[in-house]
Amino acid sequence: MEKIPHKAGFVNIIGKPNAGKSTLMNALMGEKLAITTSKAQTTRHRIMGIWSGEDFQIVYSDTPGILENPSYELHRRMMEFVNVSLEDADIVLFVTDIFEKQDQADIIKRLKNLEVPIFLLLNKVDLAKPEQIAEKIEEWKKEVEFAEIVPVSALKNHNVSLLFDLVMKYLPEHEAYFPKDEMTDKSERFFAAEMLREKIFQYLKQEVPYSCEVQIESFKDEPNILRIGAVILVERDTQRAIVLGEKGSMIKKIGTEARLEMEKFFGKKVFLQQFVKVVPDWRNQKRRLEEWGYGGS
Ligand SMILES: Nc1nc2c(ncn2[C@@H]2O[C@H](COP(=O)(O)OP(=O)(O)OP(=O)(O)O)[C@@H](O)[C@H]2O)c(=O)[nH]1
Ligand SMILES: [Mg+2]
Repeated sequence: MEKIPHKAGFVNIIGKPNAGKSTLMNALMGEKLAITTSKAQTTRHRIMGIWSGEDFQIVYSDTPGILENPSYELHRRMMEFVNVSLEDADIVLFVTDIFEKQDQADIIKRLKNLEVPIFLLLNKVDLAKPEQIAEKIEEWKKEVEFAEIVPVSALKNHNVSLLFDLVMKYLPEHEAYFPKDEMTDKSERFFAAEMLREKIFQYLKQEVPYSCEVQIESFKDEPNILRIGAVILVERDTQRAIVLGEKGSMIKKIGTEARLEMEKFFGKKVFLQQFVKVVPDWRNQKRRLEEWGYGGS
């Protein structure tokens, strides 16, 4: 019997902030790996979602939304994750919100320089009329040569299995890059921190979520309980007061919701301890950013 060649590749999801990249990766994985919120710049890292079968392995990467003018060193590090993802991709999934109004000239330029197949994924079509979809497709066709154009709704799971079939069609022949039972490149600590950051993004307003970072200081997996010690870092005392809330009400709410998410994700009871610490201007501190997983150079 002839052996079926093994296929594997990096399928990297890029686009502007808030386009729905993380929601799409979660839909493709059938698992909530990446946090999603209605605020822009939720994702700060490259997060891999690995989907393996007997004769294939798709390594999806969710990436931060592309910012035209990075204002902080943190932003520059986030954009570095995007740059690397554009370089090592076998297939690029370019996600754009069908209603996105912002100028995408910078992205178009970058897409034109790519030599790998690019899919245009027009997301949030659950909110659009069919004629709006057709119109957008025509607009985009004039700008870039796409291998495939797929209207999707990451949130409602519309056309997600079709997208998977199309990815399989373009996946190159290659051996697996990761052990077949691995689902991601990130640690349990990373996901715990992200779950807490998601609640911070959901409940806090204006600049506060952007000034927050979460680090997991301790993670003890005991037989019946997972004991997690998290530190929320903010830039100013006033922000610390906001995160804590009146008589500690805000941190309690955030913590309770994050703990419930963690219990679902880890399938275990979680005891979550939280501290809030002020680190002035952490978004521009190179050494600290490196320590916290925002790459080098
Ligand atoms: N109606 C609708 N909303 C969607 C869809 N996909 C994503 N959203 C919403 O759009 C918002 C942003 O989604 P994310 O997945 O966090 O977007 P992102 O591109 O990862 O954003 P950044 O990480 O900030 O770059 C969230 O409120 C999602 O619920 C969709 O198909 N339909
Ligand atoms: Mg995201």
